[in-house]
Amino acid sequence: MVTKPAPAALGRRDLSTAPLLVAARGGRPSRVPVWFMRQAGRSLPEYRALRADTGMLQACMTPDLTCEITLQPVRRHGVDAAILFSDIVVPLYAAGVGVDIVPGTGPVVAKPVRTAADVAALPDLDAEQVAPVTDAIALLLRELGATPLIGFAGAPFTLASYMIEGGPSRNHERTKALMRAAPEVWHGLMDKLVGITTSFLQAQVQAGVDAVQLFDSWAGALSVRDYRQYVLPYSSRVLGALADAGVPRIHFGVGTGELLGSMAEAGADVIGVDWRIPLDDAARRAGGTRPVQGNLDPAVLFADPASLEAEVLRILDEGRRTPGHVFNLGHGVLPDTDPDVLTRLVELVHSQNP
Ligand code: 1CP
Repeated sequence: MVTKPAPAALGRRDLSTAPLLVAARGGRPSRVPVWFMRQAGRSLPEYRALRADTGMLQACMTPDLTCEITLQPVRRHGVDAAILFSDIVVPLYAAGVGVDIVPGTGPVVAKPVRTAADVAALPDLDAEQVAPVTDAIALLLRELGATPLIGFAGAPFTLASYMIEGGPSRNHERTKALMRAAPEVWHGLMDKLVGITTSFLQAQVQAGVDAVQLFDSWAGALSVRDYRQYVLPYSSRVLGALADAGVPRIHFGVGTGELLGSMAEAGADVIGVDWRIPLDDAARRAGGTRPVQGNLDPAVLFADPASLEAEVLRILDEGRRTPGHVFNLGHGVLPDTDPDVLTRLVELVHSQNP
């Protein structure tokens, strides 16, 4: 069993009143915590400057660069959490799977996984293979003061889609075909990915992250029946392996309105929600006991200030009718977002009663 080391062991401060962690545990925070998925990245000129000569995966495997990029949005926006700068394919890359992140495209897998032999050839992940990531976490813990650090991983389904399709996919057609045509290959691949994802998250917890998020970004492409049969058992195993880790577990996907009850069954502490349904409705669908995270449409950041404020106040209102609310976008910050709009959004959320 892997548990988060005691603060003293990490030479660290007590985060027991950090708004993110209080809200994630269903308590009453001093203010509504707010952070943004993809808060580090192309919306920030200081990020573009740092990344100019460095590939994405190289940046993820260079601890001082990872640390600096992770800190940029915390300094600039005053968000209530840092999220480790990394990517869902980093553990695959670290384990030796042929994968790259191609600018303008996303993750591309050199040899897509389609057969039982392909699955058998996949490596496991040893914690020392992600030493650059855990070293970056160690650097961050010294810099972050009272701001919690969120670690993350891709969930087995979303990783499987990249591995089977060979890259980003709109319809996930090869993935959905393989589940049915070759269930033993599917289940073998998902089993492998449970191991890699769990090892990656456990390494981050052991290095001292304060919360974890499991990104099943593309799960919303599935019917609820398929989700329950082909995906839920595996996400449950990942989250179950972290049940006693001592850190809140957030579980997020896009377009998951019909899946929220099943996703909640997978066992996370907080359910991330996109913008398609109201937060209070989402919390009910997720069983009515768990805090929720979300759910401003990232495109609304391009609207006029009055429209943006109205949306934020509506979401905060709906959030007050849930067991707990962590303010976030419904998906990642879009690259062309004006970073000053994000800074003002943080101020607005913090100015409102929790
Ligand atoms: O600040 C943060 O939030 C940390 C940054 C982060 C995170 C959480 C990155 C950096 N990647 C991720 C996770 C990730 N990667 C997800 C889950 C979150 C989500 O749904 O957005 C997914 C699906 C990926 C896959 C991925 N990596 C894509 C999407 C491609 C597709 O299928 O449409 C892309 C474009 C990447 C590359 C990537 N990851 C991160 C950045 C900043 C970039 C762009 C790389 C570059 O600048 O060249």
